Amino acid sequence: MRRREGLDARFLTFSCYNRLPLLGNARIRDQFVEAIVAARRDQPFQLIAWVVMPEHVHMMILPSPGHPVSRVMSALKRPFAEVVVGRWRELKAGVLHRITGEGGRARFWQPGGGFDRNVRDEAELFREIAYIHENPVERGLAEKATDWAWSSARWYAGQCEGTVGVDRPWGMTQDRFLEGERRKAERSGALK
Ligand code: NI
Repeated sequence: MRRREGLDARFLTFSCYNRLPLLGNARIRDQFVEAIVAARRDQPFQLIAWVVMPEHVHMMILPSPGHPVSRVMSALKRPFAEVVVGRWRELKAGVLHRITGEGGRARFWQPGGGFDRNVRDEAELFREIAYIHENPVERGLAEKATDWAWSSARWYAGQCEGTVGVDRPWGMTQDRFLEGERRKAERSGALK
């Protein structure tokens, strides 16, 4: 196990209200990607990997000292939810009945912070990045990770155009990541 000085990444998972597939629509996923771009502009944190699934989101981030992850998360989730729910209200969308709980408040996100774990080991970090990218494949939504437009898989594969930029803390390069992936595949006999 290799610990890296200063590596204190956070693996975040958060879900749509009642785990409904509220992100099931490509346009809404695109809109959430715009929210990621805006959060990156306005909030001090580094983005390492992400995937938007129909009913949940995974993100690996490196928080900035003194700036709580909860603030990054509310800056990311709240304005997006307000816009989407506002539009559903205008359209009198049927889904509103399914996301309105007691008290009449419509919610896009499942209340609470979701799942949040520290990642301090480099090997674990690389494993989790691969796990994040493989989510759509595991679910049968894509044949390979880079077929799914709503994750950082394309960026890691060197297809940077039209995708959210990802940070490379600790000098981690795409090449180095891909090299690790290649070696892993060789070990498992997947690459001939
Ligand atoms: Ni998942």
